[in-house]
Amino acid sequence: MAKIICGLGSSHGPLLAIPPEEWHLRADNDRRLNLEAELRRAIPAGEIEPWFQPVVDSRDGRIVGVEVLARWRHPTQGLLAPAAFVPIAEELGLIGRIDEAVFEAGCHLAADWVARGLIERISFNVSPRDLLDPGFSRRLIGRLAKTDLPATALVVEITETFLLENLALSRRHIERLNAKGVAIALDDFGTGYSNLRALMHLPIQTVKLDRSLICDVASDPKVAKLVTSVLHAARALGIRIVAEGVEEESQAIFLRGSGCERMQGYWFARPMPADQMHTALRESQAAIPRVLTPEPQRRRSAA
Ligand code: G
Ligand code: MN
Repeated sequence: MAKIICGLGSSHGPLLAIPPEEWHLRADNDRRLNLEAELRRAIPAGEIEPWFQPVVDSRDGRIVGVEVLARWRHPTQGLLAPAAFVPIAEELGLIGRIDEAVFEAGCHLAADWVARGLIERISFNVSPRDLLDPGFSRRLIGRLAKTDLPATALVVEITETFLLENLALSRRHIERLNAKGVAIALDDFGTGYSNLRALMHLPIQTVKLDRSLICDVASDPKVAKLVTSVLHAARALGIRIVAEGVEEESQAIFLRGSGCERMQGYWFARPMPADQMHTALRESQAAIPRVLTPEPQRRRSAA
């Protein structure tokens, strides 16, 4: 009997042998198997590509850096965000290969932008699991050496929660990367319940203020006070702040007025593919003389 049920329930057979309350499990399983096969095909096919979101200088809006975000250009489903494929890639142990492909392609493009003086830095998000792997930093340094990107142009973004999961190992990774000139940014700051003291003692160069704080910064005086004091503290500690998720002009104005040097978010630009990024960078660079043109001269030419 058991044998017959197994036969009927094979991956090609009808659903009859599976009790109705478990049909959805089979559907889930089929979807998973499908996604797994698709992912294994997509990685070598180069369908997972780096997209870029500008980081701007608050004073003049000039692009000074980019954050790399992975996107899957799926042949039939269109463009997929990491949420649609990263969790399953992590489960299947494929996330390393995805990160590698995105890193290599991202560095290759950014090396050219850095060499032309279009950006100063490029940042990559590190998979939280990587931090718990003792070989992570050595491997990253090895991969970086195979690209044309100078180590001083690389920023590695790490989420605070995982940083504290194994503090001694995190420190070792950070110190090894710092020694090569790679900077570390603490990502999504303000979402967790960080051990501030522990964070303060890690050699971190940048803190990225999470969008959940930024979205209320211009409308909620308490959030405004909190962000202002984080900015003060960061300045005192020699840490640079990047405000993430800036979506409205009022937020940008508040942040600039509070001395926040770097901003990122939909107000400035959404993540975009490499060719659009290249165009945006050239436009941003061409805009510098206009921004810096002294007042009298501008008035003369306008007259
Ligand atoms: O965790 P991390 O900060 O790396 O997340 C980056 C994600 O945030 C990307 O998926 C990106 O598309 C998204 N993002 C970037 N800018 C904005 C923004 O202004 N608003 C919102 N809601 N999301 C943003
Ligand atoms: Mn990030």
